[in-house]
Amino acid sequence: MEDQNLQIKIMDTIVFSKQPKEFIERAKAYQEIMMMYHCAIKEIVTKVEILNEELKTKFNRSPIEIIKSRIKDSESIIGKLMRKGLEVNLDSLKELEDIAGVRIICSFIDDIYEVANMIMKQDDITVVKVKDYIKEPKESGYRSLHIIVEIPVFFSDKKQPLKVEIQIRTIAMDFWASLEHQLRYKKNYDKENDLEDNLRECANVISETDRKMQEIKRKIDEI
Ligand code: 0O2
Repeated sequence: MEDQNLQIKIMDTIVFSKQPKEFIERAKAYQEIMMMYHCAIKEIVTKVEILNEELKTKFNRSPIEIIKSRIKDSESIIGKLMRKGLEVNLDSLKELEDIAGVRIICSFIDDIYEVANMIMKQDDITVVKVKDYIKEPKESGYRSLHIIVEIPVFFSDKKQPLKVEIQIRTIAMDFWASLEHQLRYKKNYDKENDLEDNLRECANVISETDRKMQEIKRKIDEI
């Protein structure tokens, strides 16, 4: 039912607008906002790539395994606005902090904090929020370090500050989150079965393995 309402709202808001001129203007404004977030992602990804290049050259090590990025799609944006009880309009978009998302995958837990600090201390970056779901995992078992940053992006006629959510986690945490994410979006999932418990158990095993791997790495580095 909730899904049906969401679909109707999307149709009503975006597709079947009764004022086509107004609709085209709003669609263009939406496109422009998404273009700006896309540019903000580019800025952050470039920063992270530069850090990785430098660390590779200077110290012969590469703390970052993979960098991924995404712009939240319109359906997820509308769903999130509704979940937060916000109006579905362009003005509400500024209330969302994760329209632009960058995910950094590291091998080791220490690398997560090292990379996070290197990003946060750059002087054109403003740290808006840090959510450490590694120290305090979510009820689901989800672990990851989230940093919401604001970065100025220079366009032809303005300097626009934009928020980007940076998620930093280990390969194992990412592997877990991808599978758990699939379950979260299964609409006909029967809560009675024990998939959530099994996932929570896997999250604990993964966390312990990450911790042990980190210990071994430290010992190897001391040799
Ligand atoms: P999607 O589909 O990944 O984009 P807030 O803005 O702080 O009021 P929010 O944004 O829910 O609330 O913050 P939170 O909890 O830090 O979650 C942000 C994102 O982290 C989520 O975005 C997910 O990508 C990820 N995440 C958080 N909790 C979980 C979890 O239990 N499992 C998995 N797999 N991912 C999680 P979205 O918009 O919820 O989803």
